[in-house]
Amino acid sequence: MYSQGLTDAKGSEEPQELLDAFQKKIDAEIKIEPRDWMPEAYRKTLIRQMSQHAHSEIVGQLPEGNWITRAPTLKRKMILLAKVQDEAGHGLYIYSATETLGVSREQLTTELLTGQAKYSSIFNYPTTSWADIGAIGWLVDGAAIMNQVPLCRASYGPYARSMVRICKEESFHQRQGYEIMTVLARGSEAQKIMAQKALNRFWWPSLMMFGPSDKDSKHSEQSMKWKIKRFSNDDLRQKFIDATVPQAEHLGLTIPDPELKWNDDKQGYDHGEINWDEFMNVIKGHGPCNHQRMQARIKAHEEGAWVRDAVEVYQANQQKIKEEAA
Ligand code: BYC
Repeated sequence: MYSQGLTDAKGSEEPQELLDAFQKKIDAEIKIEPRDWMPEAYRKTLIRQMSQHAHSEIVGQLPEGNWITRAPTLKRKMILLAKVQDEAGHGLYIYSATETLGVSREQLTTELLTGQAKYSSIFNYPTTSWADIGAIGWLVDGAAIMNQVPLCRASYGPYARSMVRICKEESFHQRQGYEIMTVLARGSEAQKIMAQKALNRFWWPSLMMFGPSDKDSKHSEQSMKWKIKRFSNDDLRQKFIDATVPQAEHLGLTIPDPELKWNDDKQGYDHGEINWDEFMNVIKGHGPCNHQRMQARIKAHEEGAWVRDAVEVYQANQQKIKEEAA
């Protein structure tokens, strides 16, 4: 018996028995490992999501890297440097995990640099003040944790395991961002205004990080069935709002949404309409910094060519030495 819906890379149908056994494993919470059989569509979905995630970590270094030379104190500079390095590390773990699905890092990088692969919309917004670094840590890393803690239980073993360490580091990042905001919100009037403006700039783009509303999310249903995603986009967005509003109140800052209101029945906040036109515009490449971000990554890639060449020559030499010794 063969499935009607799923076809493999060569366009041939996949045996229903294998598909059923695969889904049974997923339902029983048994992790899928690189050598296990998996439907081609599962493999492709994972490559898409994981590589977008890895690209986001890499491009995500840029808005924060912008402030390393201008951090207000040496201590702040050291912390920010460490955070940006952590993001590079996250990208590398996830690229490595993605490679276990039979795709090369080179191919993934080419897809990013040629605009075929997406990365998170949030990193196409500029960081115009030091408070933006606080807002990113608090809101962007906060949203990332909300999305990624459930991914520690994703069905694909290498992805789930990479998320465990990433989430620990993201939670530290979130706290450093909130601490920056706390200092500013309790500082001079000018600092408080700077913190409020950063919240105004990053609130709505942070909500967009969770992706389109459930009715417009084309991948959610299948990804949730495969436990690649554990919660829907809207559910995670709601959890994030409910967790973040009291944090803003504690800071004495105002969430820039006049329609934000506690709803006793649902035990959560109702919120205003997200500007989905803006979201679509950004993911299509027309956000405020898309061009700048891509140019920076292309330049870094080109300038790093000598390192890749050197690694290849070194590996070839090591191999030769090994062969001669054998
Ligand atoms: N930005 O069917 P949907 C971080 C795309 S790293 C851009 O709901 P899915 C951090 C989506 O790809 C943050 N594109 O998709 C790093 C799809 O397009 P394609 C990244 C988006 O995959 C450094 C289309 O819209 N986190 O936090 O089921 C410093 C339809 O959407 C976005 C991850 O990647 C977006 N915001 O759900 C600090 C986590 N949203 O591929 C922080 C893992 C949607 O069909 N990823 N799209 O062309 C996920 O959980 C899911 O991929 C998403 C989207 C929730 C993001």
